[in-house]
Amino acid sequence: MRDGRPTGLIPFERDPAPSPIGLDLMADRLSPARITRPHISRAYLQKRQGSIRGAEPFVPVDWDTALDLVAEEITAVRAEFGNGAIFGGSYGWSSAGRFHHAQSQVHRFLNCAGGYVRSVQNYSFAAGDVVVPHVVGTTRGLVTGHTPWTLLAGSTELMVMFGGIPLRNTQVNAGGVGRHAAPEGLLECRRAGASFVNISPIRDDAAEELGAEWLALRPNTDVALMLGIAEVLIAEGRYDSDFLDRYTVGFERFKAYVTGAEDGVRKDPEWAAAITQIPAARIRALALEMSQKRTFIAMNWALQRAQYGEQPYWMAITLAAMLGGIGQPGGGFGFGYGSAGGIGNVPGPIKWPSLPQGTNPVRAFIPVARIADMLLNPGGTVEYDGQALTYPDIRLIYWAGGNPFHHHQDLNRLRRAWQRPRTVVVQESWWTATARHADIVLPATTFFERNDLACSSRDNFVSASHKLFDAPGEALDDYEILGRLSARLGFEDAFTEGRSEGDWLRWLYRIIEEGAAAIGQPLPPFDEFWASGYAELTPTVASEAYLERFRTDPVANRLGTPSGLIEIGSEAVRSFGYDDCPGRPNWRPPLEWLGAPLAAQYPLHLMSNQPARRLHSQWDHARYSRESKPGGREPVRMHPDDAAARGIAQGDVVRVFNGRGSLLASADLSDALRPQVVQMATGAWFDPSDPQEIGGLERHGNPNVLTPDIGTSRLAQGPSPNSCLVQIEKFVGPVPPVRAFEPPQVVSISEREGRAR
Ligand SMILES: Nc1nc2c(c(=O)[nH]1)N[C@H]1C(S)=C(S)[C@@H](COP(=O)(O)OP(=O)(O)OC[C@H]3O[C@@H](n4cnc5c(=O)[nH]c(N)nc54)[C@H](O)[C@@H]3O)O[C@H]1N2
Ligand SMILES: Nc1nc2c(c(=O)[nH]1)N[C@H]1C(S)=C(S)[C@@H](COP(=O)(O)OP(=O)(O)OC[C@H]3O[C@@H](n4cnc5c(=O)[nH]c(N)nc54)[C@H](O)[C@@H]3O)O[C@H]1N2
Ligand SMILES: [Mo]
Repeated sequence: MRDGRPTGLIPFERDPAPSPIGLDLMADRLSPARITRPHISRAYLQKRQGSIRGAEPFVPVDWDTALDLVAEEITAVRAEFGNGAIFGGSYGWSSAGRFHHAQSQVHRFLNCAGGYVRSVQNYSFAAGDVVVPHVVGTTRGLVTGHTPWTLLAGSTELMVMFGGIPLRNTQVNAGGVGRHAAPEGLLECRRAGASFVNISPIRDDAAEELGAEWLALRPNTDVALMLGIAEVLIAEGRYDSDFLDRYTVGFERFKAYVTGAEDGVRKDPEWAAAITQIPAARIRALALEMSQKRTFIAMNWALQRAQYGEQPYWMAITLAAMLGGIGQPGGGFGFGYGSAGGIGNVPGPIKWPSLPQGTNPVRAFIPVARIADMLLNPGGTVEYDGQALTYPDIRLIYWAGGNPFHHHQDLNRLRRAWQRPRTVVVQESWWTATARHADIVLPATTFFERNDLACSSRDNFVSASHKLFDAPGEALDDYEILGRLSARLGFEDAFTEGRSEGDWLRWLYRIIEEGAAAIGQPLPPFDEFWASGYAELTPTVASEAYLERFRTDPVANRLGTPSGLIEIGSEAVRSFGYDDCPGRPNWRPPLEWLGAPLAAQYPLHLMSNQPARRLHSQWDHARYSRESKPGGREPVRMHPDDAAARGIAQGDVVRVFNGRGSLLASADLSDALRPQVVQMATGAWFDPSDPQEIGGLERHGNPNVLTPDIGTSRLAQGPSPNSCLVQIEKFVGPVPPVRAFEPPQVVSISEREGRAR
């Protein structure tokens, strides 16, 4: 700070590996993409039929006009259709901060308003979140409860990493990161003597310093590879039958599937090699090595973000059980070490509080990634984890803190579905594609412009997130926006409980203080904490391996599965009768992979991973993200041979396309990819070259115009972006300019025109 004004951001002094993503955000706070006033789409104001959401100019209005209209519309929809016609899932990360967390705010508001249709799961690990509890009876091992780095280092001899452990993803964690511990944790394993195998279509999913062997399999074929390994363990009698007898159920049926006793197909390394294109001899040798060394199976979240994404997780657990190392310091399995910061930390001693959301009287919900299906099929049915859900008939969408026109698959389909409700309200700070697809846009502050407490699970710091400057224009905190709305709707007291921002921060801090005092770690009073910037807690539990207590005593510490054991075979899942997710792990070729008939037409497999230089779509307009876009366009990485075969050179503008859509990107040639695999990070702001045309050319490089909008299976209905085939060609003709970061057309209309409504 200089003269009371912020001059720059510096990393936290306690952080050994700070992320560069945040450091120049302040410079971009006044980007033209910032929303500084409430806006209403002109077509909505004029009640015009036949206009397309996402293509209409906006009319700036004052807060009272905007909020009166929102309150009127909520009242009308409730009266005519009930609260079950309001979709308030509002999925998205928003920003760090316990109080201003947009999704919590909007859920609390809609609960006060009588409820809303919600969504369950997330885009991150939905398939894992549903299948893992069927297998081990808990969701621990997905986001929390992992064997910590400190126990892996020195115990693990061989780390087999499915999808690598890309350190770029460990930069971030929901709620914020105090210490970025993953880089040192992983390197400590290396220094302590572990060797690494990176099983991934992409070499740099594993840090170079690991010296990992790279097995460049075809995407989405990891289950076949693991089945090939399992077959060797069975054929050579090298699996741990004592472990399987004592701690698991269902192995015999699984074994019959692997040996072919069940279906006549032996899943041996030759079978697996034909699918994965990893040589059979290498699969056989790896199986033997895994049976001889203390082996840890690390699998990232990306693998289950694909059709039949439940299977790699179920199969990884099965393989780890066959090796017998589950519950021991260096053995077993873990999901997501390279998927977010804090995984592999020793867990913190208290649970951080969050803003209470109240209760939702509406029962209806959807699996989060089924939003377009819901909007397109009111009254239709969707199967989900043994239930049949009916899609509600949604009339009003309320979104704050998420960007579905970034995060959802098959955006052209979402655009079509998004036209159906009568009203869309979006609270946003920036003119994202989602804001542009709203009828009523309410400008929200960013974390720079308000006070908050930042802390996250798997981290031991609570930080004071200080307001640095005033919001530009008329932007308000989500809390203030929703507070003013709740006053109009008659439930202000219930929503605010009479508390200001400062009161809520003290209220939250008191809960933290009480929790800390109860474990003998008294914290300073609020004002002292606020001035000092942060407080730290010390872990109190002894570090233990994942499922260690279960291993020690499987009777006293039975798992939450029906059998109390690890379910290699699940009667519960079998009883659902899903052919796309039977009662034990199995290999099923997805609709889109390199071995599919469709590959004749679209011969490249697209991986759309998390971006190294931004948080999803957030701050894509900031310098750090823009610096990675030659010519302002998102790069698509491809193998030099694939490029040469298409006459494509480094930096060429290329058209990436399939039956769902097409986009322009900047070719980036790299032999870090397996041939026939191409890679684009998610998050480039959706920028249709003609917004009036649904399905037309996207000119900035948002991969979700290409990805399929299908559930992983009837079990989890998770998102499947990583099962996606495309073709690429050099783009010829005049290259359209990228306009993603320019605000939409803003017009003013006369009072008479506006009153048409
Ligand atoms: N193809 C493909 N698609 C994917 C993925 C993939 O791997 N491949 N990954 C998926 C995953 S795992 C995830 S988690 C999702 C992420 O999807 P999202 O969480 O929707 O993505 P973000 O870009 O973080 O969007 C958050 C939005 O909230 C806004 N925002 C931030 N703070 C505030 C606030 O305080 N108030 C309000 N009102 N708004 C705020 C930001 O400006 C931003 O537009 O994407 C998914 N999509
Ligand atoms: N910098 C940064 N970090 C982030 C985020 C961000 O936006 N920016 N987002 C965070 C969020 S919300 C999440 S959920 C996590 C996601 O974390 P992940 O889901 O683990 O990460 P991704 O980057 O989608 O994918 C990691 C790698 O998996 C590999 N992969 C994909 N499909 C397959 C497959 O079929 N087989 C094999 N073997 N490998 C495959 C790809 O090569 C890809 O590079 O990241 C978090 N971390
Ligand atoms: Mo995520």
